Amino acid sequence: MADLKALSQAIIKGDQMTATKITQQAISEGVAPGTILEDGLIAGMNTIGVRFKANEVYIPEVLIAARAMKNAMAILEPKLVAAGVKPRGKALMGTVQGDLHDIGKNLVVMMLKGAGFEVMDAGVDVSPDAFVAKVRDSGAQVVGLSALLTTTMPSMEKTIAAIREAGLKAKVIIGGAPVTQEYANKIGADGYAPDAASAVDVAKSLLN
Ligand code: B1M
Repeated sequence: MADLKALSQAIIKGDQMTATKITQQAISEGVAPGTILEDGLIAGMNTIGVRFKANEVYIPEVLIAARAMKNAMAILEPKLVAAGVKPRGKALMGTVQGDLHDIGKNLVVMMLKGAGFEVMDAGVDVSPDAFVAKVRDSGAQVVGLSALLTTTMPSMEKTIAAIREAGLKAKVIIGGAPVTQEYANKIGADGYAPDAASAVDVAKSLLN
């Protein structure tokens, strides 16, 4: 019988082979795809998120866990779709105009996916208009803006203004090394997160 605790442990350790094997086994045994996702994959990524926030694990461990999750998801995704399992929410992530830093943004994407969100990655150097178009096309409920340069932080304000002016209801979360809660308040963001794991908590709370 497939052991979903062992599956979450495999994600935590970043053991791709075991994660893929147990996922496959659970599917063959008829375990509900949503249960495999929640009790195996998401449980593992949640633990990584908690440990990352507590500085018990670092970026390499998060990347390795995310890779194991991605491989297991490749097998599970068609089964989730077939079973009609809905994602926790839709999120759009991007680095704002003028800014090419994407390592932190990619971590946020991975963590959100790990938490069961459907995530569209808009990439880097994304203009306010491009954000608006992508929010509209994707129906994202949460938009994540990342900036690593003090000089590109004003792009966050412009993007939020453009989203609001377009009448879109999406909640906006901002983050990145120079960004603070005060700045988020000042520019009218709905949320601020200091790290990728906290971004998941903020996204979940904004959807509730
Ligand atoms: Co750049 N760079 N860089 N750089 N770079 C910094 C950011 C800098 C602090 C270095 C320094 O001077 N000490 C400095 C910014 C100074 C400032 O404005 N305060 C700087 C500069 C000046 C520049 C250039 C202007 C250099 C030049 O060309 N003269 C140039 C700008 C290019 C551009 O963007 N237009 C530039 C270029 C680059 C590279 C291309 C070489 C490369 C980027 C590669 C890439 O991303 N693919 C690069 C790198 C690697 C860095 C440093 C070394 C590392 C950044 C990083 O990836 N950190 C950085 C110095 C440093 O931080 N030590 C530096 C790891 C990453 C995981 O952390 O992105 O902060 P971070 O993400 C964190 C949190 O911030 C948060 O979660 C993550 C962790 O969980 N987070 C979010 C991030 N986004 C979030 C969104 C959220 C929530 C949380 O919600 C939506």
